Amino acid sequence: MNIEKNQIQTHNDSLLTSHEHKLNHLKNEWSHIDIEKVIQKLVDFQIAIPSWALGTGGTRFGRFAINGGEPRNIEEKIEDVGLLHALNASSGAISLHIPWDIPQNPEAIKSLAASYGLKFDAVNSNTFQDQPGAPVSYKFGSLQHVDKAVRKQAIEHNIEVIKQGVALGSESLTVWLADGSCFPGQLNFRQAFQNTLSSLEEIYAALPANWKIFVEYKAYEPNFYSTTVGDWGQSLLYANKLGEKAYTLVDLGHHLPNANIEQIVSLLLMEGKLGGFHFNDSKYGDDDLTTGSIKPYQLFLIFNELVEGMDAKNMDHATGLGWMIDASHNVKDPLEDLLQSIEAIMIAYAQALLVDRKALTEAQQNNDVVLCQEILQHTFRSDLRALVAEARLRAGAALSPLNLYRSLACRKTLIDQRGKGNVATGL
Ligand code: LRH
Ligand code: MN
Repeated sequence: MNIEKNQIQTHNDSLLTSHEHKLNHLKNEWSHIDIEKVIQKLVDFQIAIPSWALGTGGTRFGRFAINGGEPRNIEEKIEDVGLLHALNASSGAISLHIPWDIPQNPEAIKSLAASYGLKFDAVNSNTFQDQPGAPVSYKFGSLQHVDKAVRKQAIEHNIEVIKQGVALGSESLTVWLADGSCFPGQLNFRQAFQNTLSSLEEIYAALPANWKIFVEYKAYEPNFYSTTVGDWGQSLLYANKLGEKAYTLVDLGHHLPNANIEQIVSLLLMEGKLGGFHFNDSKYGDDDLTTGSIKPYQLFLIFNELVEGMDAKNMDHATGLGWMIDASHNVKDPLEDLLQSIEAIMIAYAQALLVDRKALTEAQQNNDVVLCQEILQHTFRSDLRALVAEARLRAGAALSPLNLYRSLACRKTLIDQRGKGNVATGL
């Protein structure tokens, strides 16, 4: 479904007066800040949409389909990400999961994506599910497996995924391993680590010169006693042993309860080993909920560390790290859920850009704990939505993407075009 420029123009015209009122108020309140520079950073900031999160997700207890219009193939998934990008101009990339979304004709897929202004971010391998007809099983792991034949199959799959990524113009591979154990005694942890490392070394050796490999860690699920890449320390161990093209990937839902993720982010950035993010939110486990829907303050604190740490290393905010969403939509329209996630990420980034760093550093040096909190929360409590909206307006997108998505009855149009019954590949 395409959204015409004039539809966006009409929408923006109807909201312009109130928008400009809010924006001028903000400009007055933040007159001591170069607001133009902040707005440009927001325009430049692009978040990759996961190809596996464009349909309805579910749990082992069930899946309640939205009332239709789910993408039936990779072309329609690119069309849906194109729709999001037309609405907010902040979704300029798609992250493919293989084999859930294999590009049969990479050149055609690449130009289709380009026609929507989209690039291909990290490609994701999948050695956590057995494919039909596969000679060996990943039941007891993949890169860690005690059987060399299983490790070989998993290594070859990752190398194949790199090849498909190269054909699409992607420059990074994300490896998330379900590998681990469910019971004490089931696994020799050291052997599992060394098998995984030597397997990753073979995959690393197949990386093109300009590529990165992201080692994604996760505390538990689907294994419930140990996970072979179980936390940031283990992921960093692999990344350091693999080499300069290897980085860690932080999925916000992959931590044990109450983990201080902003501190982890600060240290991985300091070490130059933070590769990117899978943004989502959670209250308990890997709930894959809408970003910023449960812990918006944590999301702000993470971006606060990102801006501070990236500026300390003169890293370009837009291109220095992999910015990706990883979510599953059990009760919301997938596209509305993704629009909300992107809005939350952009607001957290805007808030972090407006933190008075000089005052904060001074207060920290004076151990003025109260003032430190006041400086952070002053920005967190400021309504910066008009800044994010202004960035969209300047980029030719909608002042209120979700409202326009609904007022144009996008879901109904997708249902009319695609029908009701289809289940999109992915989670
Ligand atoms: C694992 C994970 C990983 C993906 C999968 C879809 O929980 O976060 O990033 O491969 O979700
Ligand atoms: Mn993830």
